[in-house]
Amino acid sequence: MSRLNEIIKKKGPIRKVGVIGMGYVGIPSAVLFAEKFDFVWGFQRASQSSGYKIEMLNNGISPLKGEEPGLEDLIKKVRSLGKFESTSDFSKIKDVDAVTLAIQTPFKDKGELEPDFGALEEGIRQIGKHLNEGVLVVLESTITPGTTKDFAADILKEESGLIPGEDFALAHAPERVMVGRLIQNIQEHDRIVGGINKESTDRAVELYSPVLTKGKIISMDSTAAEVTKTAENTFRDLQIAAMNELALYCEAMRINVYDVRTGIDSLKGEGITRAVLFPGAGVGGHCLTKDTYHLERGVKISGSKLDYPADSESLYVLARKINDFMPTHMYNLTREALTRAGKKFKGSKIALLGWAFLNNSDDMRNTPSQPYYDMMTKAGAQVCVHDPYVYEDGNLKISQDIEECIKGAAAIVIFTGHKQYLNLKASALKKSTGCPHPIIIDGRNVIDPDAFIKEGFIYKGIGRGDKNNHNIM
Ligand code: SAJ
Repeated sequence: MSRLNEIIKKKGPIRKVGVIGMGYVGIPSAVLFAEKFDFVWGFQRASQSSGYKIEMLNNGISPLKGEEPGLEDLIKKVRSLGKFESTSDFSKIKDVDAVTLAIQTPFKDKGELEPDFGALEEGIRQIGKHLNEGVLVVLESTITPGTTKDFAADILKEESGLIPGEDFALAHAPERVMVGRLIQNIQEHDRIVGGINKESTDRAVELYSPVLTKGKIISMDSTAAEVTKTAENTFRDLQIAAMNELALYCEAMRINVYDVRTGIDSLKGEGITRAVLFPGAGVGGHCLTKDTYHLERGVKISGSKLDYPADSESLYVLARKINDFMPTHMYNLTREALTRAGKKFKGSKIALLGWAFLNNSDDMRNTPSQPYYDMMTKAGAQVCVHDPYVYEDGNLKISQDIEECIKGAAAIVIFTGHKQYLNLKASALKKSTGCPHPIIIDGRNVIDPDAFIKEGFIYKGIGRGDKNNHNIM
């Protein structure tokens, strides 16, 4: 029996758990562990921006925005049972049998593939400072492949003097939660669990199995787990890019990309799959915009030579470039339409509908509306931003009064598929603009082109090569 197995056998089953990072991953994780194990410490830095969460959690209140079914009840339940407590005292880590870490890993500079691991490193150091023999350490953040077995293992060894995989267990179990269904996702999604060695994987399986309801454990090594997480988002980004490229082709060939999409999607049957997603005004969020670069960096720092077509860039990075081009395409469509209307950017008011990156949400991280806004204002246009869910972004004022935004607008540009934009009425909008031939640019396929063309609009839509050069009525 290995040294680690002997230590773990002597320690017995996992009873006390620590979760570092009381965010939208850590909080549901901690309270679900608290339901199944004896006690959970929820660690949170007493920082200016997030320290307030400690008191809220200990008062049984969720500090997360938006609806999270079941979460607050569960916080109250485990608090009343004395099975959960949030603290900024990281020395309590010495009391636990397992500790997980869910801290954001943004990129400083995507161009240089340079992630900002500052907060993550601080969390890992805190664990190392208070790490005992036989403890299981699990990283849940989305990280560059190789981080667990190298970066994290080195820091933990440096801080604790203990040997990863021999004196303590170390694994990666990537989070797959989506806002609005955090508890359900943790319980029902299959859980990827990857240890730096078999003993570590086995101990991590013991930690995660009890919180799964429908979900199954899928175990592998830690680097495979890191690649799984980054690749599952890279593949989604790639599928979106495939549709965005097809939309651009259809515009050039003057056909309707949605006819083609329906056609492709009709091919079904045994073993036949076509993941046809949707073209659009761009890809935002904090998952798809960065995970490709984590994957790329992983293979870059892996140390082994990659066999790949000479002078060819990564398909995945090209997909990112295509998706990041879409706001520029929206700018080009706007310019074409303004020219047809005999107008220039300078002196034109543009109503930009949708600032959130996701339909019917207030999440605006990496929104594609931002680069479009920057290009338009730089070209001299006056842009009024409307969003029913977002009230401000830094010093950018965002209107909730669509009338006010559309009043006197030369162009109405739809960036987000919010439900409020699904039944815009052509006649009412035209009246509000006061223009004989107002422009409408549909970035999310939410309006009927013919209804607007009939009213005298100049219409442009992503992928609508069949309509984009229509006669002006
Ligand atoms: N988008 C398109 N076309 C599509 C789908 C999305 O242009 O067909 C755009 C959206 O407008 C948005 C961006 O892509 O700007 C991202 O949309 P998303 O639906 O992927 O939402 P995210 O960024 O919240 O992705 C999360 C991810 N979940 C986790 O990381 C745990 C992703 O893996 C999920 O697939 C996705 O949610 C989901 O399916 O809801």
